[in-house]
Amino acid sequence: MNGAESLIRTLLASGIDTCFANPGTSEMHFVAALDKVDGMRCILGMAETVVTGCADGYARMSGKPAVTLMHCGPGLANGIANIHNARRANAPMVNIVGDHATYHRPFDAPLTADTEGLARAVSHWVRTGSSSTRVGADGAAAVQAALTPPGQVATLVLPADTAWNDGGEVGAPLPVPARSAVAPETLGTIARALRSGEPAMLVLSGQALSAAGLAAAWRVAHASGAKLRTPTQIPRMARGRGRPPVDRIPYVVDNAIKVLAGTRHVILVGAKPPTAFFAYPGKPSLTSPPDAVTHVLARPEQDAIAALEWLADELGAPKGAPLPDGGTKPQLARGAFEPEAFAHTLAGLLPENCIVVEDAVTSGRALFAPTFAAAPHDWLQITGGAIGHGFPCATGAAVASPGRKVVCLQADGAGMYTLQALWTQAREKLDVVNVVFANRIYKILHGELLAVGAQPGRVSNELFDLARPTLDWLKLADGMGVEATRVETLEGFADAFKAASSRRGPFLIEFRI
Ligand SMILES: Cc1ncc(C[n+]2csc(CCOP(=O)(O)OP(=O)(O)O)c2C)c(N)n1
Repeated sequence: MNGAESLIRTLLASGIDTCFANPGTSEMHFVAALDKVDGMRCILGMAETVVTGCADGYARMSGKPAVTLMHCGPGLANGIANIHNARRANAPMVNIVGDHATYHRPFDAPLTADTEGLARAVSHWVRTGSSSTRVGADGAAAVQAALTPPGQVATLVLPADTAWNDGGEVGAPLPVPARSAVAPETLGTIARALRSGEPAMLVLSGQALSAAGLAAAWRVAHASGAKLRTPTQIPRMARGRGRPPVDRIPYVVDNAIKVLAGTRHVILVGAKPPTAFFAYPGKPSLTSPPDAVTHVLARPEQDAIAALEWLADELGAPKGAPLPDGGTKPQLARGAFEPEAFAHTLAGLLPENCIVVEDAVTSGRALFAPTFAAAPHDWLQITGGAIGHGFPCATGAAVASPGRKVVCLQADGAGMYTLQALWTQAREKLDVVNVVFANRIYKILHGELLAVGAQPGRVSNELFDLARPTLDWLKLADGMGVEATRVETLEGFADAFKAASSRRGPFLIEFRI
């Protein structure tokens, strides 16, 4: 058995059965070994940032890593933006990056690069394979690193000769550490802060946004009067009717400051301290009040659900703290696109148990609150601000979740970064309804220009304009094998969305706004 085969057998033995790939010459033995060994589903992404974005969506939905296959330093470099988003989501990921054979490296052939250096920039764990007999064990260590709570990025650089040489040995699966428990002193301190009656806010992310985490947090809020919020970007959240309606901290700094104003205790549950996305002249970096005390109830790798449940019991919260009345079924709106009206319309249309993937930028700002009244669903967002996440993340989420409809809400400028993912959706017959918000402009950047104190001018108008020439999403989708339609009104959208939801396979709705 060669090294490549031992690595694939190791990955399968460790429970990894999905590979998003874009290979080259140095990965040929890995590819050939995939032909010899049954059990690994291999999916081609036609750009490495599609490959890594797919792996992110897959991991967020399945809770386990996919393996990615990329080609040398430049291939990895192409994939880094969506590895960054995955890292910010604490999504487990195993990257295999093929590289020159060990003895070929000193000759500085064209694709020679600092592959390990590039990997280090975005990975929690990096190793370069040293021999075919070791790569099986290296693979098992990579999976262990990826699954270490809260979920990590592990990158194994695989020199071609460590793949093709004989002597491969299958690595035994390695144990994965459990989430650590929150210390009793920490729980006690936070229980006292919550009992003090001083204004408190729990900021929830990671595990705390699962159905169980949210239910426990809701009980804590019910018993203590503390407010609940999520960070501006969430990796995955259980939402919709019957789930606690926890809103986000807004993106715009002044609005975030308003939401946090008066808070005396900021209690982090798997979340980082509330921070502005960017620095703006004259505005603070942290959006909580300067005199607030920040407590860490649970770090991302700790057992946040157990900590919240303990707190809820300690505060005497009833087991089923009542949820607010969800009100009537959301009404479908009519007329031109307007963010609030769109959000209510979408809330009325989302299929039961669907997965929403959102990279909608300004068109998505109003989506969150109205969709609490939608049918139960999971919501995934771009977590690292590196746009071009929606199409691939939705693609990977669909691979991980057969039988569930995926709804991808994608801004047009961001969508152009990774539109090749549509081709993968068509090829794999994935059940994704893609909605593209075609405003033909980098709208957010007009606001950012003013927010940093600069003035619009000819160059900025030109650089933020996507209308010359106009992107035609029907042709783009058609060229990649995805059926599409264009709508210009909310009622047109509702009809198109209903039709798209009731059929199987990928579909794209271009919403001209
Ligand atoms: C990888 C990456 N490159 C560039 C940016 C900077 N950036 C932020 S938003 C944006 C444009 C977004 O435009 P669009 O997706 O059309 O959304 P809209 O603002 O129109 O809603 C750009 C280029 C980024 N966030 N990430």
